[in-house]
Amino acid sequence: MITIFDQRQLLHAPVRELHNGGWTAYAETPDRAETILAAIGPALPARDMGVAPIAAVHDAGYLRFLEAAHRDWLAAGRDGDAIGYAWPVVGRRDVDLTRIDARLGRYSYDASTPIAEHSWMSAYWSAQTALTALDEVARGSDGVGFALCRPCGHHAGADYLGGYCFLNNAAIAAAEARGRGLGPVAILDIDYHHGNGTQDIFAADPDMLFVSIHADPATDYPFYWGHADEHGSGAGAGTTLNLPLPRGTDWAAYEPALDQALAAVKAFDTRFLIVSFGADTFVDDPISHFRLQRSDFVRLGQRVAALALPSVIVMEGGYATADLGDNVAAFLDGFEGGRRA
Ligand code: OKP
Ligand code: ZN
Repeated sequence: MITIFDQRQLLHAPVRELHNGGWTAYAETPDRAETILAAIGPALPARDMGVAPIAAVHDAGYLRFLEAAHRDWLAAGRDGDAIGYAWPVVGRRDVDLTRIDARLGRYSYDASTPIAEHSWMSAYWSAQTALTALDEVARGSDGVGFALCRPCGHHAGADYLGGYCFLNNAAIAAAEARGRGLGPVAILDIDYHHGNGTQDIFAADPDMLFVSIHADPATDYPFYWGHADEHGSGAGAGTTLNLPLPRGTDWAAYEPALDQALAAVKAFDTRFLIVSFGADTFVDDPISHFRLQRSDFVRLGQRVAALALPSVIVMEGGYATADLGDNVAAFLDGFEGGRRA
């Protein structure tokens, strides 16, 4: 398995997030990536494949906003991390406002994702990490690539940030794989949280399958996406599959949903797989409520690898930092074993 990582992904370091009515320390820390790297060994650096594959997924105005947001925040006389406080939820007009607070609202959907000085730099290289892993697999250097992405991506939509995510690394890699003629492409999202950004990006797209196993949004973030009755829209109806599970889910309860997800990937005639992998399904994750054990991550990797598809595994969440490296290594070891089985 080829592994990609870029040191510039460590620069993004917001201080705090709004959580349960107060400020708490930002959970998506740079040492998450460092602990994974320490557990899995050396990685190739990302190559710069430019902004075009990012712009193929994200709105041009959003990218201009994101690149400039922290500078605009400082120019408005603020310090620290940029964060919005007014979200134009219903029927927002497409007006091109200049005030940073208006732009933060326009291009985000929550208060858990501050923009720090280097956020654009880290998000850009996180996307390049996914693209480089895709490029390596496409060139045939290995059948599987692990993109050690950070910040994560699956909550970011075409024109919005949120949930610690800025650029949707998995969607960018999926679109690039399709563009290179490697499809049909399926995205299997096995982070604890529903990948609302990925779902939105491909909801109306008939030849991109999005399948997600996640905590029931009736009880868990992101609440307004990921319910079982969301199947895709327009021409994409039927190419979205949501498998929400209750808090407390252990391997015995998780595996039937996994069976269903894998069956959907097979039924789609998938030729290329993107896995949005979050280790926040772990029993001791501090912000999540499933009960997978480290040994379950081995099984999970084996089961996904048994699809025997060329794959890019894109890192998403996982916040039990002391266990994170070993959990990711367990998943990747299982994946390697499952390919050979
Ligand atoms: C990102 B990923 C809890 C409130 C929710 C956002 C969670 C984003 C998770 N502090 N904060 O899917 O792991
Ligand atoms: Zn998550």
